[in-house]
Amino acid sequence: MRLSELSGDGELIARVAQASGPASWVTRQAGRWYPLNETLSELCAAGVTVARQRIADATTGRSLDHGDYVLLPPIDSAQEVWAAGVTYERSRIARIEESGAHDLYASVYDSARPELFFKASGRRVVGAGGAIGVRADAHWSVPEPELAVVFDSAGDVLGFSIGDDVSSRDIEATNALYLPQAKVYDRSCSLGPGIVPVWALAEAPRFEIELEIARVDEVLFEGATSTERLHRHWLDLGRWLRSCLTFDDGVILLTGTGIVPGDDVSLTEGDQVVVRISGLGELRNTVQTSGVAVPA
Ligand code: DO4
Ligand code: MG
Repeated sequence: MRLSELSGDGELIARVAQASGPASWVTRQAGRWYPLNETLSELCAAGVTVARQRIADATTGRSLDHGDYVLLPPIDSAQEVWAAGVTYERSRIARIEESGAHDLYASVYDSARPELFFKASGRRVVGAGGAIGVRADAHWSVPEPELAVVFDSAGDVLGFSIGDDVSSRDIEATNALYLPQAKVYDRSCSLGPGIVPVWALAEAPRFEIELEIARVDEVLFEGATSTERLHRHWLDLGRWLRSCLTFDDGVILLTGTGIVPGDDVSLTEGDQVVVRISGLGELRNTVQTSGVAVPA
């Protein structure tokens, strides 16, 4: 996707590149783009207060002629994406139904300690307009539209983005110990289009989340939820994630899905997936197959 195709003019941080040039970071203020001297990792290492000042400083310079830039996933290669699971009642119900493992999912939903899992390293993340993947050996794959929270190295929120925790429901349902295979494979994590800094939003933001899946120009599924239904606050999830694990370059946390399509919906090659989150824009991806199935 080209940077010029991105709608809106509000404050945003984005990762971009020209032709086959190196990636760099830019910021948008009142519809104009400005180059940043720091990467997201460096901004997260410096902390949200310094990051805010550096981004403000960047907008006093010359704006960018952004016509020939393409948009990249808003994450540096050394950063990590983690994810929380079973954080909405809808997800709790869906996991119990698909697996029959009532105690497992009911207890993690009610426990103080959340379910947290590693999702992707930065270099594996797909951005807006890119192709997300469904495993070649899965029969039931779904997008999981999730609020993505960017934490700095001290655990303070630097901003928010849109995430898709694409998952193989049948693989997790077969055995919960298969969770890493259901969750971590090529193109299973999408993020974008950019990062809206925390200071550009209301003090205690509430986000409306929408999912649309289309197949050959027909809408196959539409659903919506709100972070008001999130059973655990993202600050609490962040505290658990960082309790015994340091993130010197910051970390991006997907906060779980509250939208689960019906059992008859499974992604297939060519489908179009759109996730919209109020104040953050939309993340649009096509679907392709990842890998090959191992003969049984
Ligand atoms: O336990 C499985 C993970 C569920 C998940 O990813 C979610 O609720 O979003
Ligand atoms: Mg999820």
